[in-house]
Amino acid sequence: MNPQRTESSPQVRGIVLRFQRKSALVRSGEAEFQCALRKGLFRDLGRWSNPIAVGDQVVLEEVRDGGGVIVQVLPRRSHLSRVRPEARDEQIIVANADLLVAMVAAADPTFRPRLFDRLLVAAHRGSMPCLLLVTKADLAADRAPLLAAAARYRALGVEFLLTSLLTKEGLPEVARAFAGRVVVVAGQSGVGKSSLLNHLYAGLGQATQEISSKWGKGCHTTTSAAWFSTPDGGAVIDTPGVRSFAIQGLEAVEVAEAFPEIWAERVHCRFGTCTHDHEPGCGVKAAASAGRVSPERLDSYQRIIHGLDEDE
Ligand SMILES: Nc1nc2c(ncn2[C@@H]2O[C@H](COP(=O)(O)OP(=O)(O)O)[C@@H](O)[C@H]2O)c(=O)[nH]1
Ligand SMILES: [Mg+2]
Ligand SMILES: [Zn+2]
Repeated sequence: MNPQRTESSPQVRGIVLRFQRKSALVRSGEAEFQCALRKGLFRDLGRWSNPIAVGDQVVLEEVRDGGGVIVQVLPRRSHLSRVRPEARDEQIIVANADLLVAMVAAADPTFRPRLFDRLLVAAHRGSMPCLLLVTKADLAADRAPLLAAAARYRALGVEFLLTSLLTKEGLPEVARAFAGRVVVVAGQSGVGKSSLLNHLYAGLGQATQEISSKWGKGCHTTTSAAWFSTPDGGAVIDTPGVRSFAIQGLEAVEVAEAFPEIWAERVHCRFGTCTHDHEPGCGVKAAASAGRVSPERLDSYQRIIHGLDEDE
């Protein structure tokens, strides 16, 4: 940095709460600034389609009257992104979050744990830990599938919780997982996201709901991510309009990397290029037959590499 410039225009650090096309809402201390972006930020984006995302730590200049200019984005420690195969780039949706919380209901809507596998891929790619959370455990007619899923993921070292707002099962553990951290919540509508956020932080469920309806359901841009500070010094980042972090268009090997048990078994495949799909002599499929890779996980992996939706 040019020291003279710094003297004439003191620099301020802040965090991006919202981002839309060419302007961002940035918080610094207790103040918020509506900021423009220095043009240079749009150059040399590398693999990214956008220069800034919610959660980014940025440097501001020309800070006055509630406005400023973002001149620098600091290195990210984690990210959630969406691959855009048609544009051959990747859209960054959230930066620097501490935890991705993936929510799937036990029932109403139907238990669909395959979403967990997709979100685990997104989290792995962005160096984010992931908490898998089953909501509405009280509605499960049969707990066996929930317990089987819990065992499957815990065996992989992934944190997995069964929760219910009715019976209070799992709620203290959820509160501990959120406390003081920057958490991204993801899940299909109706799984109980707003209810859970209201339980953790009074009014937060409504606040995210309002943003969600304001941006509209059809909104599929990065700009729909929104930051909500929590009183414990953490934050919840809601991503309405991002149904799941789309991971279509990834190479099979990039997907396999995010499945630790598949990645470990690939050394037994006859071909180094094996995608663990149709190839003869596949060590991963042999491991599935032997019970070392779960059939559900292998099925998820194959659906992802074929670009199928969860339900197809
Ligand atoms: N039985 C049961 N219902 C719940 C639970 N959590 C939320 N719900 C209900 O599920 C419905 C959808 O919840 P909501 O929080 O609006 O879901 P969102 O769309 O993910 O924000 C509401 O009728 C809630 O009362 C739970 O733990 N058990
Ligand atoms: Mg909601
Ligand atoms: Zn193979």
